[in-house]
Amino acid sequence: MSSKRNVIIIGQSGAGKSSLINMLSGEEKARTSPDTKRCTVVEKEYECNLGEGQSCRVHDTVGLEEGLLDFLWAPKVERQLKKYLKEKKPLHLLVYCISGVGLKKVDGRNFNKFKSAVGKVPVVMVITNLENFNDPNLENWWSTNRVLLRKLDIPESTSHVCVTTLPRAHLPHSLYNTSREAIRALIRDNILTSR
Ligand SMILES: Nc1nc2c(ncn2[C@@H]2O[C@H](COP(=O)(O)OP(=O)(O)OP(=O)(O)O)[C@@H](O)[C@H]2O)c(=O)[nH]1
Ligand SMILES: [Mg+2]
Repeated sequence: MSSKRNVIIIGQSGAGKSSLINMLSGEEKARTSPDTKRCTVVEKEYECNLGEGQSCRVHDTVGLEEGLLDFLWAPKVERQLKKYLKEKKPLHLLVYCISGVGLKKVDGRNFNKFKSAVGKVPVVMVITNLENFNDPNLENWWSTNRVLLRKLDIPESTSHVCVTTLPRAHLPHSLYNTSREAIRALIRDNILTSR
């Protein structure tokens, strides 16, 4: 598969977008931060390895709505992001990154807003922050939260993976590898190959 495939990652600030890129690329290429302030303030693209001899271009973006202190900035970020999505044509996949801890109404609103914005481009979800989930099979997070997802208007049929995107040094080897492989497979399986 050509590395010219464009994959854009969006999601709330702190959801783990830049960490996801580092996990995919196997290096700490994208800056991450535990601060409550936005870390990524400008879009940036990275060549990422999808395994199985495939690669793609993954775009890191500025975090969506941050919360009460950020209400003036949110519309500006949204406009900037929509413009970026239009410019990066052809777009082959939109990845909505979301923390599995403390899902909010705004997460569902943003998911549906950007799903509409990209039209026929596939949209998938990566649920992060699940290293302490009370079931060793992180995938069970999805069925456990079925009712909440429905309330947020996120279809149960949405292609997704439930993972942790913490850096390699902070995770048991197997958990890091399982999460990375799950994300790679999600992208490989859903990326548009017809354009
Ligand atoms: N516990 C936990 N922490 C995570 C996870 N993924 C990322 N983090 C941490 O959360 C913080 C924010 O991660 P980033 O990757 O910078 O988040 P971001 O979405 O790029 O944030 P912005 O650039 O501000 O939009 C960092 O300290 C990460 O190490 C995860 O799955 N679990
Ligand atoms: Mg970031």
